[in-house]
Amino acid sequence: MTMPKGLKLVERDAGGVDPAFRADVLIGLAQPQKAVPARWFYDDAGSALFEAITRLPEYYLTRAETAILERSAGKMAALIGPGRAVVEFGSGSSLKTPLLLASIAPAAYVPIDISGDFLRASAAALAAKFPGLPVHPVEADFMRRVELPGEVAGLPKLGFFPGSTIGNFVPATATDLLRTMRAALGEGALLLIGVDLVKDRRALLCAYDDAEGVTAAFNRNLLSRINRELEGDIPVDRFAHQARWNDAYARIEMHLAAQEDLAFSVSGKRFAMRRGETIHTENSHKFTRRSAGLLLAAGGWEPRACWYDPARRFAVLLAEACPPRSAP
Ligand code: AVI
Repeated sequence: MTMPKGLKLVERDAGGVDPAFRADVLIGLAQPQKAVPARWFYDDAGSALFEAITRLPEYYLTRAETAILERSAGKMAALIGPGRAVVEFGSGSSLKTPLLLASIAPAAYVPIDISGDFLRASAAALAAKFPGLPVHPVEADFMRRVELPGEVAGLPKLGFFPGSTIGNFVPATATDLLRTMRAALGEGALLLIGVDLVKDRRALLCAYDDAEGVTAAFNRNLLSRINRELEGDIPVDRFAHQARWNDAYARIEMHLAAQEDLAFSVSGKRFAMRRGETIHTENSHKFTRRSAGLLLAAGGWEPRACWYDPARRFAVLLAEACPPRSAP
């Protein structure tokens, strides 16, 4: 078995905190519509809560995408071919990855994740499941340009970006991210990407506001993390979880709404909120086949194939890196 060695590219300040977290929170809380980027949900507690979300009856996304990978693995493998280094962006402790790796005969696996403990645990589990497959975990924020390990330099790449995580970015950021992936993966690369589809809004709202309150706990954990890591005193229990459908942008938004007028400090800065005012914590864009294709094309990827689950709630697209633009 090839044991994962690992590469660590995450910046930390003297207190062990990513300086970008502090900057994003202080800038975001000072905006007229307070907002904190969703990527900061995923400390160890947030990652564990997200794993719990993926098992909820209301959260169909993970089951639908898994069904696609199970049903269509043969067709995907035929188009992808063997011998690629699979580079997974934001791997967490994904259960979908073994389905993909088992069907395409890859040459190596490179999971990239910002949550180091989760990354190491899932990389070790995968290495045990696929003896002989070189696994090279990279602890990094995939939003920034990631240097891939030298061991996979000469191999053709398959980017794997499941879960509709692309939907968590506004179109301009999603386009930048797709271009960053395109640059990291190089000429001849393929990208296998999952997108959640536009559907009945009740089903969407339930998926982001479950009966057990796991999504609410996931949302509020962001405030607990701010208190813990950024010397905050936010009264977490005075905030209510909200999921809203924004029709103009075809997205679910998550907010944390102040239940009373309140004030708090973070890293020595004071903030005040009126009752009902919210902190916007997440966008989760929903797509059609066309809107997903347009986004991919804007990011330098040409869609080549698309698969759906039987209920057509979710889609997985295979796209090919476009050559550098030469004509209109
Ligand atoms: C990770 N991401 C695709 C999830 C989503 O559905 O947007 C995060 C999530 N937020 C609330 N529930 C799940």
